[in-house]
Amino acid sequence: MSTETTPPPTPTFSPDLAQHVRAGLSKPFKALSSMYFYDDEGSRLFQQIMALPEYYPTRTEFALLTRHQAAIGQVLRPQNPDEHFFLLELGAGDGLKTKILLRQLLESNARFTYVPVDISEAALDGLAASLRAELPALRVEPVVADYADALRLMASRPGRKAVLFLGSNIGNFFPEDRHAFLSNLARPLTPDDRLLVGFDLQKDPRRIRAAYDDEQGVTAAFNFNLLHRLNRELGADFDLGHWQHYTDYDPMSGAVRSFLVSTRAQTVQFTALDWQVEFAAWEMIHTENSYKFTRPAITALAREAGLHVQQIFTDEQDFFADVLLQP
Ligand code: AVJ
Repeated sequence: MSTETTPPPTPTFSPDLAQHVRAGLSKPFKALSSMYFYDDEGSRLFQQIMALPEYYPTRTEFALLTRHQAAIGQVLRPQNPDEHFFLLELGAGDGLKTKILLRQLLESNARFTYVPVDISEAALDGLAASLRAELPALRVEPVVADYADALRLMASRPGRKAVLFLGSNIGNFFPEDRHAFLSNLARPLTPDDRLLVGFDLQKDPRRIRAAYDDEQGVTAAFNFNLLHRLNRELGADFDLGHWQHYTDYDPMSGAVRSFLVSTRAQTVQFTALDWQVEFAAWEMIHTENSYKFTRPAITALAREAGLHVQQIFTDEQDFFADVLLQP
């Protein structure tokens, strides 16, 4: 066999990513959006995170959905069983948790089309394949899109909708953006539509912190993948030997914040952008927020977005809440 190594792929230059990186790394406190974690490799790493012992949110929400599947199925589908609806899921990922609801809805003979939306095509392909095998009767129309496109898609689809935004993906937004996002999500909804949003609840701060700083270092690898991605796609030369993963939980704001820490003064070149950026020793890049919520905060957020809390479903330990919101 040939021992030749394949040349590195020519950077597939995404103007959005390039613009984001230039702006984010020019800020006084450098920052990149966690949205860019989810290339195919990042989506794979996130699947590993979901299986970690420390990462409680996924298995907790899974247990919650299992426990309340009948009640949730009932509130999501129209009263008239003959009426078709779209079950839209934003950030569907591997859809593992959602399968509980999909099964429940199919068993109750609901007429619906499942529209999983995600920015990772690989994740959606995997989901579609597993659904074909496990739930062949299900109608599925996957859409590769980010949240902004997903909102436009939603607004343009006539017909009844039940929208799922699970997994505490809402925790990634800064408070201002969260409000804007939920308002935009709420705007096209009619009183016949449904919206189920997953919120990770505030709890023992050590448990929260541990979920983002696991023993095996998978979360660190997930964070580092952002730099690998910039190396791959923008021809950057981040040397991962001089970066650390750092994360902390601030109970006053409810935010877990994740950072990449430059362990020495260094200059990083972006060949594809003909640009370079300097990092001082111990300077950081903020890469993610994962906000944790209280019930009063959820109620206030809903109200400000023109929604109200219809029902709150939680797990036995009260770690996580799937909240039914209505206009
Ligand atoms: C997919 C946004 C819900 O914030 O908990 C997990 C992503 N980041 N570990 C989260 C994540 C680090 C996750 N969400």
